[in-house]
Amino acid sequence: MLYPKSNKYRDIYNLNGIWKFKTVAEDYLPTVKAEDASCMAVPASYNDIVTDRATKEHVGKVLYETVFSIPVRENMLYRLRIGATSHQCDVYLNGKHIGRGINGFFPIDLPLDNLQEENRLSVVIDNRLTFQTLPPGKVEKGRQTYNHDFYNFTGIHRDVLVYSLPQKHIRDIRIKTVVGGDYSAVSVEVDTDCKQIACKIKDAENNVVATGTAGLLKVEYPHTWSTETPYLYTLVVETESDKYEERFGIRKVHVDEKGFYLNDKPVYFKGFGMHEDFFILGKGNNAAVNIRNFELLKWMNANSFRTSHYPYSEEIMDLADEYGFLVIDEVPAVGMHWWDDYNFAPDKVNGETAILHKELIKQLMDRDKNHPCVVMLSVANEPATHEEAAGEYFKDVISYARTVCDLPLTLVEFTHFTENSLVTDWIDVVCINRYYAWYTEHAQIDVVCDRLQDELHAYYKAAKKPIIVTEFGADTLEGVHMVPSETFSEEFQEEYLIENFKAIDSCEGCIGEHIWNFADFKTKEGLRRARGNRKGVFTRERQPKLAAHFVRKRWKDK
Ligand code: BDP
Repeated sequence: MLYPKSNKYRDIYNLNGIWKFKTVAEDYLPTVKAEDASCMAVPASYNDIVTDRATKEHVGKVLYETVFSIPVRENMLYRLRIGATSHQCDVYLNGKHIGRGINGFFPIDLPLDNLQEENRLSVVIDNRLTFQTLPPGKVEKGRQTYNHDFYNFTGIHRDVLVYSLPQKHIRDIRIKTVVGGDYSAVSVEVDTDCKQIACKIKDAENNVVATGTAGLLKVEYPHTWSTETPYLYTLVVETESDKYEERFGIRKVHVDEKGFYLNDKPVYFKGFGMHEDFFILGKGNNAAVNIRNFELLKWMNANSFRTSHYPYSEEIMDLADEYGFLVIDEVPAVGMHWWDDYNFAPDKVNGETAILHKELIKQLMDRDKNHPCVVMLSVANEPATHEEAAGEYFKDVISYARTVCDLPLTLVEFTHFTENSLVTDWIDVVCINRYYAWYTEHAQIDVVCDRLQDELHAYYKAAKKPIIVTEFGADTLEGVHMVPSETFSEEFQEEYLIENFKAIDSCEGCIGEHIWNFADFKTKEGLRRARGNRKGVFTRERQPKLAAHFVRKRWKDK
């Protein structure tokens, strides 16, 4: 599936803006134009826009509706592309059902047949999470419960586009690069019914550096893509009736017992677990927020991030290619723990969940296949990997992932399960989340280094795989200063991070550190959450807390 782009053969119409919105009953069908609907912004979550609690916390279905007119050209095909709606949705054109979205973090791409002069587009979103959705959740007595730590934002979260295609068009392009000696072999697979396929590769200065039909193209003396020099080439595919330009980078990744390598050079991951989250917008994609985030990541001297805990927008992936960040791409398998005694059981996370899990891995790899920034796939965050049924579940999911993904694989382990994890054998890089002096031994900053150090050494010895500490963090309220430090003060966050760094630096198998979190973010309300999760090194408005300055210096030299 290709991201919609306009050129001499293809048009795009952007349907973002103000739509009609209302909560609707279970059996609602948009047979007629919505009445009593209010205004709502697209893309955005609706939850922090509305002012009444009932709507904000509505569990069930909501309707988004808009009317559009576009010039419909003869012999052209039209499609609808919604970057993401949370979570499942049914899409209707002029009252007729045209397709479904199965998950809140993936694009929906549907044919638009029978376009009229004026068209009513209705999207009925269901925000409920069950054990057969990802992330999982449970609805009890009308209330939604879930065990992941970010707010269950609902809405049309990414761009809504209508685009046209010629009848015979380019459906998909897959680019693979092999770096070797003085040249790079670029393999190009084009999925199309077109007969004449001409490919050319342009360098960053627009010079044509290779031409050919699909298959193998050779770029001599290639500039490789790296975090220091994120050099991007453009592949131009042109046929008798269509054209598409796809950016790509020439780079190679591999892992061994000791490390992770980009273009054969060892990589040390410096960065954060993040979230798509901002005031009012919720999880709505926003170019200004995205750029601010990347500017701050650069300012921090970071080189990587994890898309905790779901795939981020395609616009963010494009920016990561351009800014030169290594991305650990994560599927929305999070909160698969703390459900009574067992989490993986016939009545909880089960075979049906696994079918969706595998489908989402396939869709993510398909969506992100040409992004040089994506260097590793994370199949889940903190599932209960010590449970026997989880062992079976992940054996199945991970062996499937290997058939659709040639990148290194990981699964991010939760503190209490790592030791007895039944999945370590099947992954390439061990990722662990640790919260000494926070969730365990709260405030005992003196234990952090020893505890983490012992664990990292023992774990590396046993697993013989490189380790990234993918989460460690302390909730910190900006403006709270204390000497000696106490938890929640800015001083404590800095000291806490320093203790973690000491342990990380002492372990030869440790190949990276991702602080939890880049910025404060909204969560469900809870005793541990005063205005959300405050472990950000940046505030929710994206200003640095005290620790940011220390970490920035550390990463400059690391
Ligand atoms: C970890 C989770 C993350 C949470 C974090 C925390 O992976 O999603 O936000 O804890 O509690 O266990 O801050």
